[in-house]
Amino acid sequence: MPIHSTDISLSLQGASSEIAVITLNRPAKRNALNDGLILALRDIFQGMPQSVRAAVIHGSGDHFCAGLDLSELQERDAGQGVHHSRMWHSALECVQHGPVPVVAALHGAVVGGGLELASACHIRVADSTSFFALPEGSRGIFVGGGGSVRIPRLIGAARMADMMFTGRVYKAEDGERIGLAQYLVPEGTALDKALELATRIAGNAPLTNYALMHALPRIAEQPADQGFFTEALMAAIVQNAPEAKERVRAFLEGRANKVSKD
Ligand code: 1HE
Repeated sequence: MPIHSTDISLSLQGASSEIAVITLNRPAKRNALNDGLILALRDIFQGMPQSVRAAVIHGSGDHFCAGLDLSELQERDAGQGVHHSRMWHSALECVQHGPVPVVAALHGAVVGGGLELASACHIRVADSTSFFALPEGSRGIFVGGGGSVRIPRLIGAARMADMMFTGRVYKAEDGERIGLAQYLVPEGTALDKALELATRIAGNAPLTNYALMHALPRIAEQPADQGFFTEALMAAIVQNAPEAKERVRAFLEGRANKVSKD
């Protein structure tokens, strides 16, 4: 596999190497994403070891990610611009619809393409230092990493347009309130929380995780009539797996955890 960048790394954690920890490791440039880094991110997800059941992505240094590496924003003609954006799309598609659920551990700047990357993940955990912005609006450019598709699905088109029109910056608490993150945690604890969540996710039946990654977003986009039908098909497939039958039996025989509010 070609190695496109040493500015990103993969390490495996857990008793069975079931958690992949992916680190953006370019702190001097605030983890700005150049082409090599984006291609290396794609390579990591395409070559994910079989043992992995869930992934965490985080940034080294004081920020999660400063977005597109603006020093690489050369004069591109329209055709090259389309291909560049499509390259980002294919890499972030590997994150969203790749082999395993992905938890983003956020701190500091989560801006521009950094927010596009975070929005391709399935769960976002923001620590109290996080801030969210789309400075593309003031740089004279537009999102190109799937942001106009994914971010409105999190916060609505009106809020995204406001972020780009006015340069509005959402601090962590407000970001969590409007849906940019599902979890808000104290400073310095996002990675620990993300690892805790990834460990729980890794303990699910693989087909349940598959349905959540691949069926749920499609059902959510379907007209209700088609959604109900797709849901019925997916439910039947998932509950037919031997692992599902064993998990239900374990509950009925008192061998499984109850739901608890504590
Ligand atoms: C960069 C980048 C970058 C920092 N590309 N080099 N994204 C932006 O418009 C955000 C631009 N960055 C910032 O607003 C700030 O850097 C931060 C708020 C993220 C962090 O501030 P700070 O004070 O911690 O760092 P800094 O001093 O601004 O930056 C440190 C170095 O990183 C500095 O380089 P140096 O050689 O002078 O040390 C910066 O130039 C460099 N740096 N951010 C290149 N983004 C698929 S389309 C997506 C479109 C976008 O993402 S557009 C939004 C781009």
